[in-house]
Amino acid sequence: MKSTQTDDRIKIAVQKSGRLTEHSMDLLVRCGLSYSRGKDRLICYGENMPVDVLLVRDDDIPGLVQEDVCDLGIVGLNIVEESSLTLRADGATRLFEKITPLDFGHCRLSFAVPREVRYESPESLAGKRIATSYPRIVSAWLDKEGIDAKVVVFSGAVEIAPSLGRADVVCDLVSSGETLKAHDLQEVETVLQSRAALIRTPVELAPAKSQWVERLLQRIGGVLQVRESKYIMLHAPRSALKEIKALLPGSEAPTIMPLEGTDDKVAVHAVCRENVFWETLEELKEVGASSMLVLPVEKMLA
Ligand code: PRT
Ligand code: ZN
Repeated sequence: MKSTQTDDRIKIAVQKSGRLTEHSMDLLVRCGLSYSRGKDRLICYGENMPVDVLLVRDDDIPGLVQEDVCDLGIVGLNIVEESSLTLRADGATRLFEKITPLDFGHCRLSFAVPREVRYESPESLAGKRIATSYPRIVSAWLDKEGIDAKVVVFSGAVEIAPSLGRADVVCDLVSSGETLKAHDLQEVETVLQSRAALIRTPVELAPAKSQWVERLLQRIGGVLQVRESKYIMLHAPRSALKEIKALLPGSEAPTIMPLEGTDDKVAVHAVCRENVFWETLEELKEVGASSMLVLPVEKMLA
C-alpha cells in the first residue's frame, strides 16, 4: 500500500476513452483544474491544484480506488455495484465509499426478451439463459426474486446473444432503447438505475490531502448545483407577489426591489435551484409577471 506521507497529490481515476470521459474531464475543469497530459497520455497532471487524473478502463476504477492506488474515481453505478458484489464475494472487507452521484452517464440495466416472446412477470425468466456483462447484479436480483435461471457471461455485444442462439434473454445497459429495438428485443424489467458517481478510497487521507479532497467535493457540489440553477428577473404587481413566489421553482428568498415611477409594481430577482421551463414563464405571465429574464448561473458556493 502506498505511503500518504510521500505522496501528497490526489489521484483521480477517470475512464480513458468512452462515454464518461468527456463529462468527467469537463467536471474537473469546471472545478478549476487545468492540466497537461503526460507523454504516454495515461496521466493528466494538474497544474494549479495537487490533483492528477489517471486515465484507465472504467472496469478498473473501483479496484484502483478500493486498493487506495487512487483516492477518488468517477465511474458508473452499474460498475460500482458489480464490483462491490465481486469484491465482497472475494472477501474484501473495506470497499470504496460511494460519495456523490453525478449528473451524467444516465442509463438503466434492464432485461430484454425477443419481441415475439410474452413476458408477464419475473417468473417468465425461470429456466431461461440470460446473457449479461453484469453476472453478480443479475444473480443477486434473481435470488431476491426467487427465480432459477442460468446466467451466461458476455463481455460485450450482449444484444446479439439471442440471435446467435446463445441465450433466451439479455440483461444489458439501455439509454435510448434504440440498440434493443435494432436487435428485435423488447425491454421488460429494470434491475438498476445508473449514472456516473464519485467514489473515494476507504483509507483515511493525510490532513493536507483531505483538505483538498473536501475542497474539490465542495466545488463539484457547486458545479452540479449551478448546472440545475437559473437566475430569474421579472417585474410583478405587488398584489401577485405571493403567487409569483410560489411559482418560482426551488427558490428560497427572492430579492424584491422597488421600481422607479410606480408603487404597485416591483422587481423580483431569484436564484431558482431547478431549471425554469417555458411552462413556468407562461404561468408567471398569467398571474401578472412581465419583463421576465432567465440567466444561467456561472458559479455558486453555499
Ligand atoms: O473501455 P471501457 O471498458 O472503459 O469502456 P466500456 O466500453 O466498458 O464503457 P462505455 O464507454 O460504453 O460506458 C461507460 C459507462 O457509461 C457505462 O458503464 C455506464 O455507466 C454509462 N452508460 C450510459 C452506458 C450507456 N449509457 C449505454 N447506452 N454504457 C453503455 N451503453 C451501451 C449499452 O451497453 C448498449 O450497447 O449503449 C448501448 C445501448 O444504448 P441505447 O441508447 O441504444 O439504448
Ligand atoms: Zn468497461
